[in-house]
Amino acid sequence: MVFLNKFFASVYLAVVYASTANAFQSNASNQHSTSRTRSIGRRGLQFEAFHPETEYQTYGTGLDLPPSFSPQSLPDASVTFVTSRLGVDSSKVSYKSGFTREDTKVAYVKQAHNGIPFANAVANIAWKNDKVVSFGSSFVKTGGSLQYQSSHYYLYGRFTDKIAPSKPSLPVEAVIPTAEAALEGKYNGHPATLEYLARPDGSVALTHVIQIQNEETGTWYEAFVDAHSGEVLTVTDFVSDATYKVLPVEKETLPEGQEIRVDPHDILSSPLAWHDDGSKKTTTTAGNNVIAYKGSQTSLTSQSADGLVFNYTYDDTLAPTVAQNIDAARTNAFYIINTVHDFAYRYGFTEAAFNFQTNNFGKGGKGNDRVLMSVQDSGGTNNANFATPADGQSGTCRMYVWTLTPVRRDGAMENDIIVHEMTHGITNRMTGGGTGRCLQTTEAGGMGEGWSDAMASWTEQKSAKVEDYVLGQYVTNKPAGIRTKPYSTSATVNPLRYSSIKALNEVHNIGEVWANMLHNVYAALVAEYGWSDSARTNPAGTEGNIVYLHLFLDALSLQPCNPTFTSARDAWIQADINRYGGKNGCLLWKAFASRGLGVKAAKYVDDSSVPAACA
Ligand SMILES: *[C@@H]1O[C@H](CO)[C@@H](O)[C@H](O)[C@H]1NC(C)=O
Ligand SMILES: *[C@@H]1O[C@H](CO)[C@@H](O)[C@H](O)[C@H]1NC(C)=O
Ligand SMILES: [Ca+2]
Ligand SMILES: [Zn+2]
Repeated sequence: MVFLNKFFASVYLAVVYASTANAFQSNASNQHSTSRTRSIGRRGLQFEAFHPETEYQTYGTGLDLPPSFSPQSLPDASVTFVTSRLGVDSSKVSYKSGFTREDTKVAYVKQAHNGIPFANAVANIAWKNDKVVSFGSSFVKTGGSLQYQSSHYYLYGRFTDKIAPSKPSLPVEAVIPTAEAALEGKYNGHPATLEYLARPDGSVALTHVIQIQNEETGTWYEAFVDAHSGEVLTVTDFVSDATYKVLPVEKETLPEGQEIRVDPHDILSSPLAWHDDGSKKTTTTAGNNVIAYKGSQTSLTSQSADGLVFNYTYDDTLAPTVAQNIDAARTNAFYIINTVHDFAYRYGFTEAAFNFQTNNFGKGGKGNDRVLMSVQDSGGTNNANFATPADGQSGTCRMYVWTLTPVRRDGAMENDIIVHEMTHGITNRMTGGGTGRCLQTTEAGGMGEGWSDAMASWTEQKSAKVEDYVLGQYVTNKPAGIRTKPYSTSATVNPLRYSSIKALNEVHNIGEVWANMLHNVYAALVAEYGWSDSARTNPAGTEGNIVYLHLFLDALSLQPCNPTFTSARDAWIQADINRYGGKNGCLLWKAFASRGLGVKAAKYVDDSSVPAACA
């Protein structure tokens, strides 16, 4: 360890000077990087959230470590590096988390004192090819270690001796009422923790960390209450306000009008909302579920005003490529992909079910695979697509510009197209266990197109009245849109039946047959159980559109790899047995059979029979 101290001293002195004693004082010129003052509750209580200044260095191809720094596990190597680099002993460092992305490894290490972690002092180390390529730290020096080098004393890191005793004077029970009163909510039962908190005045407080929620007003805070004085020192606000000007998900096309949506995220599905992946907060169209960009992933839309306001109006008398339109398109695409992420999550497309997220919050599945959403992608026109590799690798959606009108139109301003594409990600991941390899046959790929159309239709229903549904009418400027027929309960408007696919070999055409069957299943369920306007956030409801979406997603994970129409239908029937005790079996059979997919349907020969019990 000693050799490392010496070794790092030589590359570290400049930083050492910059971060001595008064680095702890708040400094008006860098307040934005260390603090944020919030006003909370009806009484407008002011809290300052303080984060010790972070030092950060990057090392290009990597910092050479001494040969004796032998290969170790990521946690051991990272802890060794931090203790050496900051001149602290290993009791002051606790490994928090880490992950590997391609050939880069990233580790997060927390500072500790007497075994108690610091809430706001963390270090992050990135490794590539077993070399450190970057190092960031907001550690607070608690021991006062002066070190002698080359005839000078150097003070390593930040220094404080004002650290509170590590045994609380007040038990957590004693401070809960104070926190509840201050934050106008109730303790939610989440286990409280004891953590050190670095303060702007240079002291370190011992705090009980308690979650306080208010279901009615939708607030959710983490309170840091001084374990000696009982004072609420600071809060984390888990709910971040954000405002977007978008084409609301229940609307289909731009002419229906953009609207302002405030906080459209679903906190259950996206616990840190849409601009925070747990290690990085953004003010752009990048977050834990999706990054929406044009051209390259650094070409994002930034908030138009402080406080995550994305207020961009799309003007379709102007080219899609004018700046305002690009911003509106990236904002809308970001909003729609997140919205689908959030409602699909409620219905089972979770981390463990192979969804798309950077951070999985320890809930299973593989992370680091948020959706890459490329708007106005230069790779094509008059189309869009979604590539779905296995869980753990990002899905990539490409939205193209459409050239069929005098002024080109942007697919990102027609929600049915975005929802269609995102649904490819859902069906490809949920069928066959997250490999992305299980909708490959013509028939299964055709159903893939069908589910995508059916999901677009589901999001845009506005009442219990089930209307015929058309996709792509805005980008093509044709009322009939991009499919051969509207989806309809009328066999005159849409006569497609199971046997139709015998003569079809293009996946979208086959998809039309499946989507139309699902349209009829949907209509039957809504006729039976009614319609809920809160289906996206209330999967516990009993209305027909809620039952439909449960069966839709449940069946995806039940069906075999490369399903056929008959096996996919069987999966719906089974999903209903699993979830509803088979209550809707006859309704489902009748709907499928009405389009030729009855009990004895096989080899693209129609059958309209239903089980005897349903006849
Ligand atoms: C405040 O920060 C700026 C920029 O980091 C620095 O130049 C200045 O010396 C600091 N002032 C004090 C009083 O620490
Ligand atoms: C959006 O911008 C318009 C002006 O372009 C302004 O009138 C409106 O108040 C803004 N809305 C929000 C929520 O920021
Ligand atoms: Ca995943
Ligand atoms: Zn498609």
